[in-house]
Amino acid sequence: YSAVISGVGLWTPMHSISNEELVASYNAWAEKYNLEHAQDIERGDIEAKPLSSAAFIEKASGIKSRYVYSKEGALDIHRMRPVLEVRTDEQLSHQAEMAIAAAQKALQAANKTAADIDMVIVSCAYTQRSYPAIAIEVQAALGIEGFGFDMLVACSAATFGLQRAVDAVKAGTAKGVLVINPELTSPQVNYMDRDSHFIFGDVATAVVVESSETCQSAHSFDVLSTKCITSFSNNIRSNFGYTTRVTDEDPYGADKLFHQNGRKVFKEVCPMAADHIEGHLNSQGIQVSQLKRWWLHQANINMNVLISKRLLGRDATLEEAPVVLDEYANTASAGSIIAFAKYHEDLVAGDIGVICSFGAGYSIGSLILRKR
Ligand code: CO8
Repeated sequence: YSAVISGVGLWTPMHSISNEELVASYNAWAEKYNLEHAQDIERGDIEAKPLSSAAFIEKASGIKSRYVYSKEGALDIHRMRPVLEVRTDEQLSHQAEMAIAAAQKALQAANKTAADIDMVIVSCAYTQRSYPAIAIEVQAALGIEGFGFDMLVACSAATFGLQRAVDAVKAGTAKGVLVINPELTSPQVNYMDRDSHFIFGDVATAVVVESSETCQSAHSFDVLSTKCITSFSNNIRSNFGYTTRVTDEDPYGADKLFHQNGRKVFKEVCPMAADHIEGHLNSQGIQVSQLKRWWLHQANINMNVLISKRLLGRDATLEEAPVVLDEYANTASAGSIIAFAKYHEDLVAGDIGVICSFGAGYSIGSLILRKR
């Protein structure tokens, strides 16, 4: 069998936070903190909290705004984290709700129903519980027969999940696969950390992968090849985990939230991602110059400019390498899929594009696609 991507769905939360709103809240919190700790700061026992700036954020990252699943709480200087209502075991979980909204759009785009799917992969940076898998909850809610499982690969969860789906379809293990990325990142954002409070947003994306023989979609892509690679790094890390309860650490400590050495990540990941894309294309006998579209991971505009420039010898145009991070910020694994969802229908048969993610792990994943 050969595998195709036959549908993609994008679910965008209704709430958004602009850089200006975010910075106003952080700065008010920081000023309050500095006032309350004035004596300790003066004695040199603790450091004053530095102020954030919307101009810095846009220049350093390209991010102007981010969507959030819940706007309540994150901007409240007495809380600095979003509020999520508790749901009973009988209610749909927050992440399943996001996942289902994106999955239904992907099914519609692929011209498929639940009966055409027999494998559900929920693949993202975090799941809100360990078990039962969110994927199995989604499977039940959509009435899908077969099996489902969750997988976590931080920023490369979507591409790694797609590789599993492509392999399953090629092997005949599955006839139709839903790969869903409900990226509920905001609960893990440290809104009290100037260096990272602006980076992430919430979103859900979903992709249908099936055999070329069953595909009935108006916009489908042959998956020519997939390639995943990992290389251990502590430069992007969250120590949140189920053992925190018994290690007697502070469960709310800053190391339990997303933190990174952003400059090192930038320096190390850009060449890795560029080499990965070039090597993957060349292994399929494709030149970089043949690429019509780059659906790149959306972490930082300067990273994407650098990667495409290194490979093309010039800046990629916005048509070649579309940007969504200005509006969505970094949405962990979903970024490259948002770009794909918004910018694929104009391609014509034979056009080649690459989806590529890069981030924590480090992990890099790419799929080479050809419009059918
Ligand atoms: N406002 C004003 N000034 C600031 C701010 C701010 N908000 N933040 C930092 N500064 C200051 C710094 O303190 C520094 O000051 P000084 O020079 O005096 O030390 C100066 O500005 C420059 O700081 P940086 O060197 O940190 O700034 P950069 O230009 O490098 O930009 C970035 C920082 C934007 C973080 C940049 O380094 C970057 O984007 N790097 C790549 C990061 C990346 O891609 N990370 C991937 C993470 S995502 C991932 O892998 C998924 C994880 C799972 C999801 C998690 C969900 C929560």
